[in-house]
Amino acid sequence: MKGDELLQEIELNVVQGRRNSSDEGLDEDLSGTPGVTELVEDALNRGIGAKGILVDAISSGMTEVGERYEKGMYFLPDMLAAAETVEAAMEILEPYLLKAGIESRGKIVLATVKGDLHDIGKNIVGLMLKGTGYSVIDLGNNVDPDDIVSAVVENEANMLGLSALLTTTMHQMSETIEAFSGVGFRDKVKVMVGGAPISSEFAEEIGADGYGKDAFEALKLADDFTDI
Ligand code: B12
Repeated sequence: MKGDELLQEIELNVVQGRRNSSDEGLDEDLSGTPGVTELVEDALNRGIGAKGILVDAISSGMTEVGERYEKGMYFLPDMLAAAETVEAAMEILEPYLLKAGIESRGKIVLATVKGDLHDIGKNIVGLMLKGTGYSVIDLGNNVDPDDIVSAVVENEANMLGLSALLTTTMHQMSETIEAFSGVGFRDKVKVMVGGAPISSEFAEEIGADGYGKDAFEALKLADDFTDI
């Protein structure tokens, strides 16, 4: 297989959500053929650069997954399978990317707000951003506003992503934004919010900089915030 064919094969397997040769694939049974982790190792062994693999195969694969999701061809479990595949590939690529000194596209702190344990959506957002070259500092779930603000300041992050799934915890987003007033870092960080009960009206009301209905909108927001 030539180098560009190998990249196409990686892209296809991201779309199929196949980590390795024992995975079947979303559209058809491809088990027995190499999956993303094997193909990425193969590409690296042949001297294909980690950045090329990330941009020309993995990110483009995730873009295709996003298009399929928006068209209703893919559902949540499909998106999750593809996102997990990207995570496995990123584990292999990360040391190479760091060694190559690839500049991160931007740094985002992510957290599910205080009192809220729902983190599946936030994790998908994190994987998607990581897969497209952002540095992601994931604080987990049930995170106190002051801890979120400290992490943003200490890491000098240029973005903050807050997630809430409960109507009883969404007000914690506003508390978190208010917690910046004590430290004066608010003008250096763009805040995006998301989660099932959140809307763009709510985002505006609490003074957030953007609302994303899903992980793909989160990515679009991050690109806008970072001027990409
Ligand atoms: C799984 C689940 C749980 C799991 C969570 C496991 C986990 N690790 O996350 C468990 C079992 C722990 C749980 C517990 C509870 N849950 Co619950 N849970 C759900 C369920 C079924 C799915 C949520 C989910 O994961 N969706 C899938 C993800 C991918 O979607 P998502 O989170 O919306 O994320 C997407 C977007 O919103 C967006 N997004 C998300 N975050 C962010 C952040 C940014 C920055 C951006 C831009 C975008 C973005 O992108 C994501 C990917 O596309 C929902 C029902 C539902 N259909 O939503 C109820 C639901 C959210 N839970 C509910 C309730 C009531 C509870 C409990 C209170 C139940 C109880 N009585 O104990 C507890 C609360 C625990 C707590 N303190 O948080 C209610 C909330 C009702 C309300 N109005 O507030 C729901 C709606 C169920 C219902 N219909 O009653 N739950």
